[in-house]
Amino acid sequence: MVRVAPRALSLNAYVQAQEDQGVNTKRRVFSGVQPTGQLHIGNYLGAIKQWITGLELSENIFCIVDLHSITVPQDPVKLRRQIREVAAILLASGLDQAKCSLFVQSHVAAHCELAWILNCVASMGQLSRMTQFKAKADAAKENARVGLFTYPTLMAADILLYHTDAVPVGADQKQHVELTRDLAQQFNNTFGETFKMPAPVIPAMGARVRGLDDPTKKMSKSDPVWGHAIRMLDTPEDVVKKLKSAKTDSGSDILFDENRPGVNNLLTIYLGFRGGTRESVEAHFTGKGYGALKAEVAEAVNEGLRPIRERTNQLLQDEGELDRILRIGADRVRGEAEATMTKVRSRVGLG
Ligand code: AQP
Repeated sequence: MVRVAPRALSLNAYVQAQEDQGVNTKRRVFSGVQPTGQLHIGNYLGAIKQWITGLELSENIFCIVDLHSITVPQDPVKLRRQIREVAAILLASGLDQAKCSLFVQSHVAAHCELAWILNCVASMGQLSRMTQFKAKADAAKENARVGLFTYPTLMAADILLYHTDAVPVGADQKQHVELTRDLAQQFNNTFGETFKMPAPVIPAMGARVRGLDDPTKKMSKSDPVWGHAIRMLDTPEDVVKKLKSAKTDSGSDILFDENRPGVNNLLTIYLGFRGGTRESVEAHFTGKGYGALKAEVAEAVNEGLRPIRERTNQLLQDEGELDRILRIGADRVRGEAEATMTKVRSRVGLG
């Protein structure tokens, strides 16, 4: 039976709901992050934080999806550095190999092979409907890479290789997980039961952190504007400066209100780092002005990021050790990926 996690369900709540339905515990969780630039607090609140929360409850695989990152132009020297920086940030945040498997996508060749087979299952129409492709390719459709168009089939391969139950992602990736389910179903219908149906798991808060410079847009790693994103390794001073210049709205009430995206975004960030409820956060800011709001958000972000920054900087001192840690993850998952491929090749009639 196909079980879909309801929208806006936390990973804890998802696992609890599964247990309540008598489903085995220790669900397989898979998720990925692109090394397209330095991670920001949107990646942290929308994805990494819920990955960490779910560590004890699930069997977890996390992937630095470097093959996805070359669907848009990348400088090779920077890309190599960014892969290690992302790895260090994830490890420093608590995703160490004792609690999960963390690896680099290009270290496991099966991802590309399954992506090709899924390219031969997906239709042009299905991929044309993906909003992320439309948004990223909009400016230069003719010059957009074919890989950007087929990005979702590679993501589907990532997920399906490992018999994934749940994919914790920010709201922007929900459509891709839904496509993964469709492709799994299409493959199973054509070639026989092979893939498990994965479910997207979207956090209740922090699912879509917005750009500080323009709260109508999502915060993005690859946005070049300095004040757009708070990066995980920004200095405390830069965090304060970026928040001071964050765009707010006219009016003075400090309330969660989607129609006032600037203030709503700042409150979302505050809640993500400090915890509590929407009501307790609104009560905390009653009678205060935007200046106080921005200062308190900066303090909350800096307190949350300080230990991660310090540990990341230590890890980045020893690149050899980082590479060794990443190899452990790839060696651990490669066998399962290969076993899936043996089945897939046989089902399709290859070889
Ligand atoms: N603004 C965001 N708010 C909440 N969650 C977010 N995520 C990304 N941006 C936000 C979630 O972070 C995880 C890793 O994202 P990704 O590396 O796969 O790439 P992305 O979704 O395309 O994120 P970016 O930061 O905007 O990168 P670029 O600029 O390279 O496209 C995912 O779970 C994502 O949902």
